Amino acid sequence: MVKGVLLVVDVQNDFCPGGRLAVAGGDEIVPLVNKIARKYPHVVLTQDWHPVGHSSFATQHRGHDPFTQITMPYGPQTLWPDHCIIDSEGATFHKDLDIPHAELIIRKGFRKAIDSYSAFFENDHKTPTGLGGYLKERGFTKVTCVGLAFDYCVRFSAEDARKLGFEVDVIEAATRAIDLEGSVGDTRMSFRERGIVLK
Ligand code: VGL
Ligand code: ZN
Repeated sequence: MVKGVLLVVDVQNDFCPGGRLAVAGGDEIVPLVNKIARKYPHVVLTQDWHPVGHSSFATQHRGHDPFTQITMPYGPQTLWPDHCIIDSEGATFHKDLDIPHAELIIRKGFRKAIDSYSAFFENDHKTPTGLGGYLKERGFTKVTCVGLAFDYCVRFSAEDARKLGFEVDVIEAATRAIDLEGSVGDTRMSFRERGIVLK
């Protein structure tokens, strides 16, 4: 028996137009995400949640611009504008996101020295957030992903869910992409290789 959970990734003000790391059309997915969520008895939300001065912020690396890459002790890291600061308006969910029956909100990226795109593992691909254990302990076998951004947090969450043995699909119409240096094409190819179903 398949037991599914909907994972709604980072539908937060800073990823919507007017936000500090705005994803084009990020706000447009909200009505569809709400509609999809009504069909899922079980929903988990993620919330990007960074302390002031987080190491993924370009402002912490003199001479480095946002949207460029550096090497951190745990591997490559794209630098971003300051965003989703703990307890800020930008870190708040979009005001029209309406999923009162969501059962868990998992926050990620709260350790200053390491970023976390994925809802399951931080960017060292080793430090667990606990979500994998939570979903397995509750008997879920399938994870459906929607949210922001398709080619970063949705991508890494979907890939990690698959690595953990869940059946995984991504509803592309309920996502929007940042689209840096071929990241959308890379994401599609990776999903195909890993058996992650794009719907
Ligand atoms: C995200 C970049 C930095 C995302 C979060 O939600 O895709 N992207 N932090
Ligand atoms: Zn972030």
